Amino acid sequence: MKDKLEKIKQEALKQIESSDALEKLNEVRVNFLGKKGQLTAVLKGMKDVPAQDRPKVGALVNETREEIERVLEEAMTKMEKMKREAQMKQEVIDVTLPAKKNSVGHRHPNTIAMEEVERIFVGMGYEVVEGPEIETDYYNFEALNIPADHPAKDEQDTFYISGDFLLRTQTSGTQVHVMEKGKLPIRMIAPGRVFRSDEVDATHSPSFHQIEGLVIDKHITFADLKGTLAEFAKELFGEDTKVRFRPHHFNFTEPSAEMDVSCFKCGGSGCRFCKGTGWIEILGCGLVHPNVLRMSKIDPEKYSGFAFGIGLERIALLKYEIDDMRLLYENDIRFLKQF
Ligand code: 2U9
Repeated sequence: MKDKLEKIKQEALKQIESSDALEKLNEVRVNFLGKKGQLTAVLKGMKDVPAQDRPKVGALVNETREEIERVLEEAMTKMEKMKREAQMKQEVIDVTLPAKKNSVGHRHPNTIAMEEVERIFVGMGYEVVEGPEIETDYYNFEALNIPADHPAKDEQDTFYISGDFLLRTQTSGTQVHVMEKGKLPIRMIAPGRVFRSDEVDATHSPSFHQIEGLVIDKHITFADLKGTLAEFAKELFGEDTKVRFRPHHFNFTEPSAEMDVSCFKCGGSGCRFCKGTGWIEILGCGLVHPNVLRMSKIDPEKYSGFAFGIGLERIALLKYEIDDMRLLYENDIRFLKQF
């Protein structure tokens, strides 16, 4: 029995020695130590060993088993180490190579301008409210004191969907929705996309963006409007910016005006940018028409307000000195990367 065990051991050690892969070592383990392995077979044969010899033979079997396991374990550790080292040699990282550039996207100039305008008004305590791009005739026109025969309602100017529905031509409907809720005072801006049936050219697009503002409270006057918009202009175009108001007409405001800012290129002396006038038109504004307040169940005897409308693309074109609006919609990455 002793010789038999010695032979098994020698055979196992020989096979371990000649194994050149972890899989082979595993085969050796199965062949000798596994359920149907050679050493296990010897253990099973113990019943034929005389009882007085069993403890001795048992100890010998265990010794052999432990020896094979130890050598096998050592060989496996060595083999794993070699495998890891070979792998590491193959995967050498050259830390001196320049890193791969992570290409981060850009905010669109429109978005930058929109966020800047929002930041200024939020800083003055205004709420930013978004409304639906599809409106009914009432919210887009009627509630804003725009009569049924107004030219803006012509199919030449407005995209009608079906029945009473249309694509909003201004964000004013959003303010009407807020007024109808009946919570006063109101200090809000309504940014968003609007639609007009315009031909595309350097200054027109059938879809563009506006930011409209509305303030309604007791004792609001044109002085509040002037102070607020003058402050806005200074924040957007610089501390030295001056403003002037020219009388205008809008159905939803009375009196109405257009506001110009002193040219931020030449400071007002006149240049190519301001076409020699020293002024640049920036927005429309006015005191909310009593009819508009009344239609949304606000008593014009108790409350008054001012409103304004800014064409966002116009601001973006001016701020970044872009001379063609179409560039804003082409999404050419070489253009967008500049902002
Ligand atoms: C309510 C009452 C009044 C919004 C206003 C303007 C003047 C205006 C233009 C700016 C450039 C349109 O995109 S544009 O062509 N808008 O000049 N918008 S006052 O007045 C309102 C709005 C809502 C309830």
